[in-house]
Amino acid sequence: MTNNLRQNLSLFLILLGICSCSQETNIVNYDVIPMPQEVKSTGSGTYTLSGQAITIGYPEQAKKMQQNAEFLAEYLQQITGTKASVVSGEGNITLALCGDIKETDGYKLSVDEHGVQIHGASEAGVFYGIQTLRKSLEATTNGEDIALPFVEINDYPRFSYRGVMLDASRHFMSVEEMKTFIDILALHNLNRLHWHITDDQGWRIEIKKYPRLTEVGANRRETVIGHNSGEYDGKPYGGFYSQEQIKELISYADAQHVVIVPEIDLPGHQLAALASYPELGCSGGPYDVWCQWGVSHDVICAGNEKAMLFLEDVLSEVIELFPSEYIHIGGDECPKTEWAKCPKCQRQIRKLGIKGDKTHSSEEYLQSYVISRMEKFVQSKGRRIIGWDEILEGGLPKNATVMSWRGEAGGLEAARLGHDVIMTPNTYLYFDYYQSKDTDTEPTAIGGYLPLELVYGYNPIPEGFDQEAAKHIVGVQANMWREYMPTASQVQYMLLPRINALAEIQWSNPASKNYNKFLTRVDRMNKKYEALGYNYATHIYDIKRSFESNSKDAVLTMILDKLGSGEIYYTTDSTTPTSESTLYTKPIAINEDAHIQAVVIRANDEKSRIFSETIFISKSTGKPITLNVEPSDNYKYEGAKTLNDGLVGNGNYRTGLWLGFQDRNLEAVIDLTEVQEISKVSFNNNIMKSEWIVGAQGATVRVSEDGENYTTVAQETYAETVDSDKNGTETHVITFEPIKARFVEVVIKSATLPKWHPSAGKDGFLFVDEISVN
Ligand code: TNX
Repeated sequence: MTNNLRQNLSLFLILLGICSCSQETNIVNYDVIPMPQEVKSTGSGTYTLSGQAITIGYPEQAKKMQQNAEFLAEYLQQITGTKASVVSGEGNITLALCGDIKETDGYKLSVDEHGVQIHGASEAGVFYGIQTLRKSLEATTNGEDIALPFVEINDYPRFSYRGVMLDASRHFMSVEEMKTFIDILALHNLNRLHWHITDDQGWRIEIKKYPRLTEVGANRRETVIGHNSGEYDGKPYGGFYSQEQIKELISYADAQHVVIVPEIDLPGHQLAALASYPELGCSGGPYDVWCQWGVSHDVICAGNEKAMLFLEDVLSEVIELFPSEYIHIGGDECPKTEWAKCPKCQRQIRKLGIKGDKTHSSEEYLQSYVISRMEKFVQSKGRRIIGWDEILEGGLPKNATVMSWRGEAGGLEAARLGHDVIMTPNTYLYFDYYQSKDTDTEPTAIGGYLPLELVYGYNPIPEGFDQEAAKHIVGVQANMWREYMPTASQVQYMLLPRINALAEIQWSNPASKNYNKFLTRVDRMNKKYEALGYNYATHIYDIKRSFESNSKDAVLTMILDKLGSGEIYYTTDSTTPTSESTLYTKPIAINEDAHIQAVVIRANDEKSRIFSETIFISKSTGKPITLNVEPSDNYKYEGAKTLNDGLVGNGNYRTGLWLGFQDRNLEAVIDLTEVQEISKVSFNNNIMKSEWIVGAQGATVRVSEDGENYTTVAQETYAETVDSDKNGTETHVITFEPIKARFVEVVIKSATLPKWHPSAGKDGFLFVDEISVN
């Protein structure tokens, strides 16, 4: 069904609703996020709730259920403008616990002539039923009646751990802002807030035994501007949570069935602690709370017993404070350079009898010692550790839960080894990455590219994955690293609406995934955000572009699409599109270089963001292309055709327009489909030195008329990337004597990392886009 048709139909249904009963009715739609497991219509009737006189019943003496009822009353007030009354016993809406519901945190929401019943397997289950009811209702003006169609919803979550990680160190949020953040998690049925509360750039939790952690460690002198530009803003930055404030937040979250999982990141990412107590580091300092981003070489000294006791003391207070079963101890990104030089660490290595081997250095095993020691300590207090996937290196007890962030493979492997795993791959769930390709019009982000659709497509348990191992995948989480999210409002912008995709991955049945239907649900959630005053990103209302495959009449045929109502207007002459421009009625045929700009204009002259794309046409654009060697994992995107689709990648190597190759060359063959004269091949490299992406070592072009006998027409060697080279795009143009050819083979050689590079000698990445032949 087209969007227009759907809208007309829903308008018709609304009118029908209004006509069929005497009072005004608002819109009820059980199509919510996360999509419930089962929604069954149980007849054509409706039950009417009067905004003026709604009662919510809960079982007598049940405090948690009363709390649930009060939340519902508050939500109904937001929706209807009138506060419902909460009563013990039965109401128009009755909440109850029900032993028949077997799924953990499941619920059943039924509407019939007697009213609305929300029965849960647990108080949390009832709470999720309440969220579903709340999300089914659209706002009314004061006093309208609400006609709920008869229904039975049987629902339960797919994963038991449904989290978001919030980094409180790089930037801070007030207690009030934290509460709103928790409200947002609850609205989407999430139940874990992983709170990354210490890092190099700020220690943000009061520890009574070590007051300098917050006196010194909570404050940095200033903050770097942009991506470690070398320039600083000159403004002192600080903040921390007192233990009293933390208790307040824990109980605020608990009321909404959200557990706060604290993280003390150790033994790396500890510069704020070292600045407070320099004797805990290998060199003894002095150290400063870091004013820039990245991974610091200064870490906790693993050869100093006092430093180990410090970590245990901190964990003791954390465990005392947070009731969470899980205590996160970090374990990520701990450089071993200081340990390798430090006499105390080396003595400890000898004392423990640690020996390096082919897989790990002795310093890496020393990290394993620290993690295992902390694991035992946390275990002795009756809790369990979680750590980032690096904790697996060097061996670990089975009861440690692994949080897999470096892609998916590590997490899946940990599950096979029998560890519980929480999947939070940066390839899908790093919400600090850009959500639009058009990064110039976005607030600065760390990089990357994770649009809503890509997030929605993630399945934490790949098809065919071992069933026993799959049981160990207990949860899914998105991460809000906050180097580039200074404010709470910006955090909301990066989270909303991607949290909808996250919530469905965590909760719903993957077999019923459908992105277009999902978008109509997101549209409804956006209205909720609007009403609640949340800052959300609006990319779903922008133009969506695709290309028609196998078009006969043009080199490329561009299709423009949009969500919901409105018309698309476009220009090809670089002027800004308006309602006076060409109305889009059919796909656009492109046969020469073109700059297409388009806009959706909706009711009340509301305009989408402007879509703008430049297409470059060469003899090879859109022609059949094959790759002899696959690109590296994570950088395959849509494969070979990315290389000659007419679109030229920008400085962001993760937009899907660049293909990445590590430890292999690019070998492409383009079929020009007929023999023609050619004399030039060009291509671009993307360079991002800190991420191991360097320029090509060289390139070879071979051509053929029949696809069997090839002639080499060019062979080039390129200068190595040097430290002072700029990051970004580098163009190579290869020219040769005009020759007749149909098949063009291009080999682009990847390089190892040069001597000046911190990881010299390792295989570098080669990123290539847009090979054009002329
Ligand atoms: C890696 S993910 C980190 C963080 C950064 C993040 C930025 C992880 C365990 N460590 O320290 O903030 O990348 O995306």
